[in-house]
Amino acid sequence: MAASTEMTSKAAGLREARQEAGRIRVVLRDGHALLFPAIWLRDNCLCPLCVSPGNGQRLVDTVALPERPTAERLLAAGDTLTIVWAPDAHESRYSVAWLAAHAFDEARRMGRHPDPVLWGPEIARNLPKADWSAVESQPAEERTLLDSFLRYGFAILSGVPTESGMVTRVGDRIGHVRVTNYGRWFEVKSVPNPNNLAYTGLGLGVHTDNPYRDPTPGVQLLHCLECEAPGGDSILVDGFRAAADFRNEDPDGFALLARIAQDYRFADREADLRARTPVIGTDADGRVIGIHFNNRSKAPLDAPLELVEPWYRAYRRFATLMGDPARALMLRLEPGDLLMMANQRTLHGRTAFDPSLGRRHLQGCYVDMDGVESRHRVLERDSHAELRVESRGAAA
Ligand code: OGA
Ligand code: NM2
Ligand code: ZN
Ligand code: ZN
Repeated sequence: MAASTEMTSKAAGLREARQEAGRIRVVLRDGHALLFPAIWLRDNCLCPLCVSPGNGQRLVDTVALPERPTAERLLAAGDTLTIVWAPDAHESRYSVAWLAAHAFDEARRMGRHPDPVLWGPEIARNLPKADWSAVESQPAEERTLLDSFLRYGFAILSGVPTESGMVTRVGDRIGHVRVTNYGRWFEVKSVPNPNNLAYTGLGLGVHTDNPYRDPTPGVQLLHCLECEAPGGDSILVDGFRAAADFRNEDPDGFALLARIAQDYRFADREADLRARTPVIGTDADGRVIGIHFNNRSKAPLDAPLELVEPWYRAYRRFATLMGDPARALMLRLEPGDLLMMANQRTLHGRTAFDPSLGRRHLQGCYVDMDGVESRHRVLERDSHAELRVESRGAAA
């Protein structure tokens, strides 16, 4: 069959496929057309010569492919698109489900990265919360916990035994603890001559931890062991909501904070950490992906002179928005509570406390976000596999 000929199928899924100017147009049975560059289809061939069946890793080398692959034959039949490529007659097959899941139209692209669910203090009525013993013993509970954690950017575990180091048990369960200059975990309590203001009774404005580290930790856990001192309540703010509101209110200010890098620094006797990153992190599609906001660790701004004053105006507005008590979720951690936060989204702080009036002791650690996302996907995958087995059992 000539590559330019239209081919139709009455069966489910695909109606036709057609080659046009280096692209393949696939028309679904419902009339929807999806357009795929031929080079992309060839590069993403799923056959066992191109993808190792054992581990799913790619064998095909992108640059070894022809620059403009052409289909010698196209067949849209049932749920499968088959392409035989010129000149080597390599055969690729794509299911309609796979094609739809990877389609390039704007709506589908956006759908693959759903907007985060933004929250304000009203979330207090329905806190993402779980009990540690349930999470530890039941994968479904752990999956639900990670689901809400990833959706809202924080969650609270209760009933975590108040034993030293438990915070890393939780960290290694949901991901991998990241060792830093503060250790595998750190003690948050008031001490003489602290190297960090966190280790005093001072109130802390909402912040991202360790913006002076590259990469900045994705997740922070704080486990409350003791909290007798009055004060020391936790403050949480959805940094993604603050950034979205800021973008509406002051698009130019938003653009400045997203474009100009801010230097952050932490130094003590053993460390001299520095990183340079915009206060508002965005991806190539303009979505907000990370907030780096920490007044205590800001180093002098190093930016083109004419942008310094405009940057300060923008920063002042954004910081004011971020510090607005109307956005703050106030919590009081009790012994056994463990707060998990997406460190680059949910900013945290605390009110001041007086260490002479009672003890306050938290332990904290950092975890990489990719490990938590991976754990969540694995739990989802396993639960789907279980459902499949169950329905097969029911059908039998
Ligand atoms: C920290 C911190 C909060 C608290 O240690 O980074 O923000 O409640 N602590 O002490
Ligand atoms: N501590 C608690 O990022 C920061 O400097 C906040 C971090 C010292 C590990 C405090
Ligand atoms: Zn192949
Ligand atoms: Zn902190």
